[in-house]
Amino acid sequence: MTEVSEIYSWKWIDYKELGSTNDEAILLSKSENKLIVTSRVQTKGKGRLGRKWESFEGNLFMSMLMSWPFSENNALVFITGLALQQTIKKVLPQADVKIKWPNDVLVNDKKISGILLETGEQEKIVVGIGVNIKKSPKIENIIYPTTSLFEEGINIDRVDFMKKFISSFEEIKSIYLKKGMDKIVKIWQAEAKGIGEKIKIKLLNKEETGIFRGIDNNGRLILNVNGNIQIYNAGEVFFIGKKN
Ligand code: BT5
Repeated sequence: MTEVSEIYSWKWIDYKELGSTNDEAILLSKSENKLIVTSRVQTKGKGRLGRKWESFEGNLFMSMLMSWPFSENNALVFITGLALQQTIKKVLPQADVKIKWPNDVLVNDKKISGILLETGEQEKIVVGIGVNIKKSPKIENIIYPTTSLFEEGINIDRVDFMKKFISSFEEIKSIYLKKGMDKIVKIWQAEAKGIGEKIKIKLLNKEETGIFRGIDNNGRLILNVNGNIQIYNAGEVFFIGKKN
């Protein structure tokens, strides 16, 4: 049965089964605002660029629908990524929990969550979040190893995790509203993997290797290629290792 309730001043609808929580939140964006959509089962989970998000029952699939200035979408991606990383770090204090640019969270170098931002109606934004709580996919076409909280040693319920996440999200969002993107960039960079190290960035028809210098105020990746600074707003990052 679909359950409707309230959580930290958000309206929350928990479905039994949906294709994609993002699609449902987009549909509801005509009439709703400040809404969280979750589903126990997700049959058509979406990643970025038409990729698939493997969705096992027991994992968290949630979409936050909110009013947010379109020009500040990037900030929202980084606020969400940070909030996820901090929540996972809280529940797995012994693990190495890092953000992989732009928005994946890695636990001990394995992907545990992903974020997909989409636009709804009337300038509303949908922030889709997938977290492997109980199980992660082990399939061949995955470009990065994966894990789940359970596989890393913590047995937590998706709703308990979600509550912790929302509280962390509200906290980081208020830092952004008070102090701006400069502050978010600083905190984000301290939690990101590979800064100051050699990385490869792959685009559809190009790849480049250089030293990862951090991100700018639009969240774009700064790469130093033999002394020349290059800026990327998309691409898949691979970590090569230390500078020397
Ligand atoms: C993402 O895309 O990481 C964004 C995922 C967002 C999923 C949430 S679930 C709730 C909401 N409703 C939706 O329909 N979507 C959102 P991307 O960076 O493109 O990564 C996708 C890639 O990650 C895939 O091509 C696989 O390689 C890998 N992958 C797929 N499922 C995974 C999983 N469960 N855990 C870890 N990696 C996965």
